Amino acid sequence: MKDMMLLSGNEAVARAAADAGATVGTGYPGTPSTETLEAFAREEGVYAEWCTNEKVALEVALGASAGGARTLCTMKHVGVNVAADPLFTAAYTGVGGGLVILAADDPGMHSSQNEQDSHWYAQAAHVLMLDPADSQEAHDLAREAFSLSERFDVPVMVRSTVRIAHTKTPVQVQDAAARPDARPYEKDASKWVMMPAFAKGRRVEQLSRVEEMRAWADSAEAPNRIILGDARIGVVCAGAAFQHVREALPDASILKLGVTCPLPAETVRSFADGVDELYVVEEASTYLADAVCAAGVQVSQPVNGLPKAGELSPNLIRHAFGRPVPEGSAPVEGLPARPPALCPGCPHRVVFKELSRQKAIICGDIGCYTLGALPPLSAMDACVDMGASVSMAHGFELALGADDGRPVVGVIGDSTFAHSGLSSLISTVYNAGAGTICILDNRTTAMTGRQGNPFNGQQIQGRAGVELDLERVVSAIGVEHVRTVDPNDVEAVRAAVREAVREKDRLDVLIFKSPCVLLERKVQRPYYVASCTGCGVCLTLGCPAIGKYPDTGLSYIDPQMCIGCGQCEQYCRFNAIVR
Ligand SMILES: Cc1ncc(C[n+]2csc(CCOP(=O)(O)OP(=O)(O)O)c2C)c(N)n1
Repeated sequence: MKDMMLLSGNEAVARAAADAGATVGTGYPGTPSTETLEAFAREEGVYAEWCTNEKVALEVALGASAGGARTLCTMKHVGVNVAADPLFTAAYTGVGGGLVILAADDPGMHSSQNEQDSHWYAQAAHVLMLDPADSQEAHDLAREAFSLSERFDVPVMVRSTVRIAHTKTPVQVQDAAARPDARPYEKDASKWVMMPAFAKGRRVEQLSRVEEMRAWADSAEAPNRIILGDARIGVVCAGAAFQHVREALPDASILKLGVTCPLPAETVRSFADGVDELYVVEEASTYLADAVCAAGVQVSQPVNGLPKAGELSPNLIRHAFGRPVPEGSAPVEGLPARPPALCPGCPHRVVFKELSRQKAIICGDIGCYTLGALPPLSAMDACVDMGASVSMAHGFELALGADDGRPVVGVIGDSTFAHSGLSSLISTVYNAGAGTICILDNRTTAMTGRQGNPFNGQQIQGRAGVELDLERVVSAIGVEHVRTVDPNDVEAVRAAVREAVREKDRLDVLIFKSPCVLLERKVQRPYYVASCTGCGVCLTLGCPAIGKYPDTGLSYIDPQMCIGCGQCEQYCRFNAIVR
């Protein structure tokens, strides 16, 4: 009996993995991939774990696969950068039990520091990539991916994008397959020990596997589809772009690819032969267009050109092809901007306020606290990738030298510190670096939805994990000046920051420890402004609960938003803020 379910692409991948008999799931959270492992963890009879980063997640997954288990590994596109090292060599070793990697891309950067196309990784690593265009396909392709992984002895990447990952569409789930027996592990150094002598052999095998995958990609078995329409316009597309093309160009002939790496070149060529002009529509990338050109097919450009960056939409495609764009579909102009902000009561706020008072050069990192970069806090000079706060701060120190008056500070969250900040800090200690590192330990991985991490010890399936002691970890790697401070206590934060930045020749680590307000949801009686002088200091905290009357310039506190944290009260020199 087949059930119909309404699933997001992420949930569909998880369900398919469990139904395909995957027993192990690993990952590191990141939008838009996060819910996949969370949904997998809720399946019966499976083991799932958050790892400290994507490299670790893929290595754990590869170990599980080598040991014979079908395994799912999830990450966002920038996570693939972190996992690239094992990925490239896993494409040599191949797999034991089927190994499927969900790579969720974020064209348009809804919640990412860049937009990348994971297709390039699949191509460079010589692994198979499947591209679902809705939840049903996410389910079907992910399920098939496990068999393909075993058939071609290669990790298979399933690539989704934010629209596929988060949109819920009906899915006909299949009966759970009888869970395949775990493949027996037998020692085979020529397959699993990638030293040059063995890797050379695997490289040759890898290249011949690519040819087999190429032949399969062009076969009738492959999940590619031709929708015949007007033969004057042929469009090659995949994933979310396919849905937009169908809506924007309902008359066009479409070659919808389900396998995008290796490119089904024969299929593309024969489709191209049947249409007058062939176009490639894809998001924020030229992967497909380049691959189609490399297959010897001439690609035409739509009359107005397609955007090179950002997410596509039906209207952008209509415009590109010179089709009328329906009236009233443009976004309304002139709406007030509502930039993201740290939550009312967020324990990160005071740290940024105090750092900006020190006129420090602040290397930020990726997490909720990246919002400290925005006005009115404006307390960040750089933010690049996870862990970079610590290593970039060291670099700033090297460039500025001891005579520069500006203190250099790195600011990093607890999850990000575990992800890659720790190895950066070890490097700074090793190289006798100085400066101040602030670890904002809000007891969770807040930005991506409050996942567990080594510093809160919470595991994804509720098992008892081991909670690492952050202060002891930092001390153990050789940092002599480590302190834990309550970030809600303005005086304590100010004193700690002042002392740390004053001591310019040494390395200080300040751990600001207080739970994310969304974890405990402790709402106390709100504050209100009793007798404002209009000095505006409370406004410099950037708390969404505090506003200013436009006519008088005096401050007010929105009682619906205030959670009674008391941070603003501590900054008000006129005792005007009271409970
Ligand atoms: C390589 C990489 N993996 C995952 C992400 C997604 N991501 C953004 S912030 C974040 C974690 C932030 O947690 P933490 O450092 O504890 O800060 P918080 O949000 O709790 O303040 C993650 C996983 C990313 N941006 N880059």
